[in-house]
Amino acid sequence: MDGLDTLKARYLGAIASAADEAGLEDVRVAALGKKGEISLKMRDLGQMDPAGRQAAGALLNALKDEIDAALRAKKTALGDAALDERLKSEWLDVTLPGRPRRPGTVHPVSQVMEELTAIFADMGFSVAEGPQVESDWYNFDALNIPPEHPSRQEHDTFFMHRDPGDDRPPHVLRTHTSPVQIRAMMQEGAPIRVIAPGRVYRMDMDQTHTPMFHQAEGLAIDRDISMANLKWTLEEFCRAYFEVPSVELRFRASHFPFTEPSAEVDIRYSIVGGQLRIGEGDRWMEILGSGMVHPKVLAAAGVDPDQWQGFAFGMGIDRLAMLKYGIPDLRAFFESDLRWLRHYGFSPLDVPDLAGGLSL
Ligand code: 2NL
Repeated sequence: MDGLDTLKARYLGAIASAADEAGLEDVRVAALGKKGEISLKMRDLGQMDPAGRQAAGALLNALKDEIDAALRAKKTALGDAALDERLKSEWLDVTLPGRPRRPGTVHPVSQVMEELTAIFADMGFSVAEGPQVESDWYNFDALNIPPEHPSRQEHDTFFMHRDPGDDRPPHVLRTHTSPVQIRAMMQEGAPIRVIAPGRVYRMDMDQTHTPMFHQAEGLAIDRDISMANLKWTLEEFCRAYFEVPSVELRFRASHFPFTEPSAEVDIRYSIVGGQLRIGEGDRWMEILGSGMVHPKVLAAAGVDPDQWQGFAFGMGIDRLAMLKYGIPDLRAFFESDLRWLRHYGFSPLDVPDLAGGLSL
């Protein structure tokens, strides 16, 4: 049929030079649309004689298929190009730091743990961590806490579930971080200086107790460590922690199964205008428990009590945070209230260090 070659050249040319998907659609409508040039020629076939119709119809159909294929190929190419163009303008450098509208804050407990760590690191202590689910041997027996001791009773300690017939040793949520220090002694032996900050669990819930709270314990073992070293270490710690020129500590005889002798430690303070002042005044507040590590505890941890001795102490981190930062209610610590966190939280960029001032 005459003119089909011209038609073909014209449409393939138009398809090739279409600049975008809208332009390509115009070409499609002009050729293959209801009133398109090819469609109209198809309609004209009806007025032809059967022989002419057959020859022309075949040619027209071939042309239609060819243009259709060219349209599809061009459409895919234009789509790819459009996507490339969009990706070029929408790229994002995922290695850049995030810029949240309201940066998160460091929880006071985390801040105080960092402060403690900085102070004791400066005195040559390393930081040890351990499991929060402990066997009762690490949590109690190794610490010279006998099976009949009240803290081992069901209503003080969280025991892990055990099926009848399970003959593994009973496990508990650790009630103090002492087992971390038992593990440290067993691994490293003596001499050793470690602190163990972390979560501990006791079945207690009222105004001043939560079932999970935070504790830091310290341990120093060497050939001739005495109560004098303990007293200096704790004084130095309190001075640095409360950021005051001097503190006064009072040791009161006490009793723990894991230390002998044992002492509870009070710090001198006053309250002036509703504000706590550490290191002055005529009041005393208990802040720590401490003592010389019991020989049985050393022996349980594989340290020869005839060769080594040392002190240990334990303190509640949550209360230390409340005292230093004037936080009134313990229970708010664990409610994840964003307003509370913004108010009492610390900047993630202010990492405590002794030279820079602990809390800025
Ligand atoms: C307190 C009392 C204390 C210890 C914890 C300890 C650890 C080992 C051996 C001996 Cl491995 N003792 N820890 C010693 C005395 C007191 O904590 O009132 N804590 C809040």
